[in-house]
Amino acid sequence: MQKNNVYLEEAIKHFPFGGGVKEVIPYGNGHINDTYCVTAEQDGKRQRFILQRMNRNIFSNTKELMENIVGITSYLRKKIEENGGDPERETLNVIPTLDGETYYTDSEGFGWRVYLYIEGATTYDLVENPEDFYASAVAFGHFQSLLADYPADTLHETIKNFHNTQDRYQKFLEAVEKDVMGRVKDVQEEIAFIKAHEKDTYVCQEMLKAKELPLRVTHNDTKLNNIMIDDTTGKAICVIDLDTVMPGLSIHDFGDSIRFGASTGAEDEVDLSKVSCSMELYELYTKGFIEGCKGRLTKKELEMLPMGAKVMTLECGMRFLTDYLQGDTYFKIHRPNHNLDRCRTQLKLVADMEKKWDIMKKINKKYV
Ligand code: ADP
Ligand code: GN1
Ligand code: MG
Repeated sequence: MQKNNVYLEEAIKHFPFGGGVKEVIPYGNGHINDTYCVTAEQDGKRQRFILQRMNRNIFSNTKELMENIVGITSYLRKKIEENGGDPERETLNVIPTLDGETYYTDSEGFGWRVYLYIEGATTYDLVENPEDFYASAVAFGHFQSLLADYPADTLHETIKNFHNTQDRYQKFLEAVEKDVMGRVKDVQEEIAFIKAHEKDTYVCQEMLKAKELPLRVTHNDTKLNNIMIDDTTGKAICVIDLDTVMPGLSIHDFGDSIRFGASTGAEDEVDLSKVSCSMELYELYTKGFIEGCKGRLTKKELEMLPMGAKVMTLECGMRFLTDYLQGDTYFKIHRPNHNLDRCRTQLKLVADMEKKWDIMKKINKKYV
């Protein structure tokens, strides 16, 4: 038996699956946690669950992480019930361990949690149907407006400086300086591109400091595969991956969705000729996100949406390159140079957005 499986089996025994676990399969395309789909059978009825080993190298405090998740999902559950929705499908549901805890710590020290599996819905790595992307925009905007009155001071900061782009830039420079893997020589062009964009890394941080942009409760990881789209209605029913819900900037939530979903290529596409920022998708998302935010965004936030898109794309490219230079210790990789390939798509997108900047501004004006 593989070592990892020993801990997987240990974890399974601590959740209320009964004796009837029929199947456990690795699941999804997330870059951070180890996710499994567990099928269990009780009294002749099959039910699926999501079992996750949380990444403690990234989220160092599992207790605080789970306090956030339980707090947010309980809050959302109430709101969904008030609106006559279905809380079992419209938010994540944490299944406690047999001891009544929100997670189980295995003998190696890793935390495991279980969610109800959301049936009849799918996450996408690429936009297959523009309507889905529009639906995801409304849902991410709506998610932010649902959490507008959430007591932000009860939230733990699960990753410090998560979208502090200025800080990310400093960490990138340190990685270049140290060059622990000897890879700097192969990525001169990418390093030069990022350095030429140093100014962009300060914009949002400066505006936050000057209180020109408000701190809100945001999702901070709004890519398309973190939202479940209903297979029948095409509605974006549930925002998932709540590990990074923390105080943050609304324009970052907007931007992170754009860099992933408005791209004409996959995040790790190696043929860069396939990668560009689709203005059709950009427009759909702008329209949907503003609608979903229900008039809560300030004039400045609305005006800065295009900048949010550019900065988040640059930041993500920088993070992928930093990880590549440091030996691929943060994001899961599935092939050599995977993080470098991912970095290249992001930088290509930044360059493309700069070419299309006037169009992006025009679209923005149309919906603001
Ligand atoms: P990561 O932090 O590694 O990205 P996620 O929490 O996003 O992990 O989960 C990875 C994938 O697992 C998601 O993209 C989605 O496809 C699937 N998934 C996660 N939670 C559920 C759920 N409750 N129901 C169905 N699928 C889910
Ligand atoms: C990670 O967890 P996942 O795969 O949804 C990362 C995001 C990045 C994204 C890039 C906690 O998201 O910040 O934008 O990869 N999550 C964390 O695809 O670092
Ligand atoms: Mg995810």
